[in-house]
This record gives sequence, C-alpha cells and structure tokens, in this order.
Amino acid sequence: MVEIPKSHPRYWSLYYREKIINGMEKGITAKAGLIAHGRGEAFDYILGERTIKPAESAMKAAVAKLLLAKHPVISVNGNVAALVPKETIELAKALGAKLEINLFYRTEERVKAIAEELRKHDPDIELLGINPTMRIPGLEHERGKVDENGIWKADVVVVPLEDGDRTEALVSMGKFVITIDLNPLSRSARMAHITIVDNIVRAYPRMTKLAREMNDYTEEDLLRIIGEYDNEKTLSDVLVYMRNRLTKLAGEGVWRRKELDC
Ligand code: PTJ
Repeated sequence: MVEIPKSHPRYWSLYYREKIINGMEKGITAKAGLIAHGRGEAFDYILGERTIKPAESAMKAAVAKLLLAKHPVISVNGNVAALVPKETIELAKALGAKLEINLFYRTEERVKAIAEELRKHDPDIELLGINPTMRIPGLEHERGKVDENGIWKADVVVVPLEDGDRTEALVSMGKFVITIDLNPLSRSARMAHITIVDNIVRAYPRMTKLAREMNDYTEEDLLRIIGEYDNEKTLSDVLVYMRNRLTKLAGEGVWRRKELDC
C-alpha cells in the first residue's frame, strides 16, 4: 500500500482509496468495485463525510431488527472485505449474526481471497458462502448462489454496497433487507426495508457500539424502535439534508475551502 502522509488534508479519503486498490490487487475487490467506491465518495462529499441524523435513526432501527432476528446474516462483498474486514467481524459478533461471502462478480479465487482476508482478523470465524448450494430465484449465474445455512434461511439480511437487482430479489424472497449505501437514489436504497445512507467505514463501528448498548433492551423497546422507523421518510430526510447543505455551501461560496467540511 502507498504510504499516505498523515498531514495530507484528505488523508482518510486517500487511505480508504488505497485499501480498495490494494483489495483489487490482492484479488479481493472486483474492478467494478473501484467505480462503486468512487460513486460512494461523491455522495459522501455531499454529506460532509459525517454520519447524519437520518443515518443514525436507520442504524438504530437496523440494529433493533437484527437483535430480534432469528437468523441474521451479514453479506460480505469485495469492497466490504477490503475496507472493513475487522469491523465486519466485530459487528457480526456484537449482533450474533452469521457472515456470508456473497459476490456479484463471483469467482472461486475471489471467494478464497476474501475468506483469507477475514480470517487474518479471526482465524476461527465461521464463514458461509464458500460452497453455496442454493440459488436466489430469478437471479441468474454465479451471483445468485447462496448458502443454505446463511442467506437462504435468514430472516434479516444486511447487504451493504449492493446492486439493486439482488436487493430486490432478496426482498421478493421475503427477507427483511438492510442496506448501507451512500447513494440515497440507488435501486438498493429504494428497495431495502432499512437504508443506512452512510459510509460503511463509519456505519459498521457505530452499529457495533449500538448493538452492545442495545443488547439489554427489552423486546418491547426494540419493537417500538422498529415500529417508529419509516424508511421512505428517512430517504426523503437524507435528500433534504443534501439539498440544504448544497444550498448553504452555494450561498457561502464553495470556493472558500475552509467553509467546506471535507
Ligand atoms: O464484490 P462484488 O463482486 O459483490 O461486487 C461489489 C460491487 C460494489 C462492485 C457491486 O455490488 C456493484 O456494482 O455495486 P453498485 O451497483 O455499484 O452499488 C454499490 C453502491 O455502494 C453504490 O450506490 C455506492 O454509492 C455505494 N458505496 C460505495 N462505497 C461505499 C458505498 N456506500 C457506503 N459506503 C461506502 N464506502
């Protein structure tokens, strides 16, 4: 990995870019994953590279749903494995969820590389999706393959940085789908039951903290949090936030860099 000087004003952005590039070089991330990352970066700029209130409410509802789930599963793709391997394992443990490698551009080499990356952080971690035997109805070829003990039987599935097609197919299968997607306009964001519009590098550590805090909530408390949550309103709040931020910046003069938070 290229060493980025900590003094660089865009240190964190460059750091995660390097992680994605490195992930591609190691065979973890798909080439298209680089494009997906760039799309995410653009939306993160508009958010001001911070977790906004609607994302915080979505995370709380998502964690409540996952804590109540019978078979919660967190799907791992090439971008996730490159950016947040340790944080993914920590989240799964805090929630008592299973991890399944489920790839859009599935090859056996990539599955192996992702499993190796995750096992660097926990050699004993149970990983599903290595030899999937079931197929998501309506999804052709490799990308529809799922694990019988994972996504196939899951009641709640977390599918971060996902393409809309698969999110839709999982919803059609009757799964409760939670996505993390910086683009509030994406098909995934629109199809999921809960959409967390935040960067996964901020969302996963925050969700782990929430899972630990909410672990002793009563079932009634968790159900109330889920009941009060409205995904359509959340997505609308995100767009309003983005619009207001852009309007504010435009008024202040975006050329004055210090007025920008990123
Ligand atoms: O590893 P594979 O084979 O499963 O392929 C993974 C990719 C990401 C290539 C595949 O799922 C894909 O093409 O996804 P899309 O349709 O580009 O959607 C990815 C979404 O994730 C986009 O809407 C991005 O804005 C968003 N995104 C990218 N980086 C982040 C992000 N959202 C949250 N945090 C990020 N760091």
